[in-house]
Amino acid sequence: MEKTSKIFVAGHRGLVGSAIVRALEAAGYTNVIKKTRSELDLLDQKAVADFFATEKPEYVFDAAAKVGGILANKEHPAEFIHQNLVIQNNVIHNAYLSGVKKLVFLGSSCIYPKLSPQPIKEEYLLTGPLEPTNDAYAIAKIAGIMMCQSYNKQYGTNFISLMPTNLYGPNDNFDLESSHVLPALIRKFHEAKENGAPNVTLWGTGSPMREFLHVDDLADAAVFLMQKYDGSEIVNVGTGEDVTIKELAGFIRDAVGYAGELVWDTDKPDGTPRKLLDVSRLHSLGWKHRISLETGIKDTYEWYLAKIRLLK
Ligand code: GFB
Repeated sequence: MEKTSKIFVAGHRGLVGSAIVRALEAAGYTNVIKKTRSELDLLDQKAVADFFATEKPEYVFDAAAKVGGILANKEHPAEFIHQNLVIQNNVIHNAYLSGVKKLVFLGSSCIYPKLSPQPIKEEYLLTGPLEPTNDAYAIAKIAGIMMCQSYNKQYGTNFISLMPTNLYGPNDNFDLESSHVLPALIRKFHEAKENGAPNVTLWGTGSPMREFLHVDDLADAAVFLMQKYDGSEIVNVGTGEDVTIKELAGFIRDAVGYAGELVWDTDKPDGTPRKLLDVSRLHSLGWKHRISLETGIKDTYEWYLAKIRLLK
């Protein structure tokens, strides 16, 4: 991938897509194509076919997806499976038809069985039942992996699949119903501090464990693997370290400076007990994360404060 190569970042406004654009532009790539949803609806098969036929991008980062936290996935499985299948089918198939040199497909750590041995190796895929709260999304992402592998086999394409762990950072979704835990806790503790609330209600028991990778690290890994990795086997992208939700809540409460109590709403789902990724394949390819959870939480809170100040 040259600095002047034509690179399409699908989903460039989202958490992952915006980080990939930042990483590419910081690295001096000058020909990055971005299309808003109104300019190019990735759910519209004809529009996507016309776009690829006309623009003929050389490289594609497919960071477009319908994403959300545990409650969004649990309550909207039809939207998650439908929209993710349609978007990835349109992007992957037209990348093949238009002769894209290489495509990066982004999956998720939730593709692995609910009770995988930990840490989770890539070969544990499809060795057991999925976590029910997000099995629709997981099946869509597994289909995307299979599509990339099948096109590589039959058509000789070079479509690689990365499986990121839980991501967070600038441009994350802070809506309390549909977001992931880290941004939700930043917003909950901030608002409780501002309003002098005596306690903050969190979901589940706090005992599940999660691994968190800053999205700028994910973007750096995606650009690195676009340049260095040409295999069809999936690659886990994570830090290899995890914390309990209770520990995470403590880190965020301290970063925000909230002094109240935590209340756990056990009517809300815990989800999978643990999904720590084995990142030895990624490390053997020569990449390691740089941003620590403590630094990442601080930076994300500062980004969030700047954003809400702008909205006032
Ligand atoms: O981040 P999260 O929504 O998704 O939840 P998953 C992680 C854990 O944090 C769960 C707990 O055990 C939640 O119950 N939690 C505690 C909270 N308080 C909150 C809160 O206020 N908001 C949220 N959202 N969680 C997702 C999958 O699973 O992981 C997606 O559903 C995707 O498909 C994503 O794969 C990476 O980590 O459980």
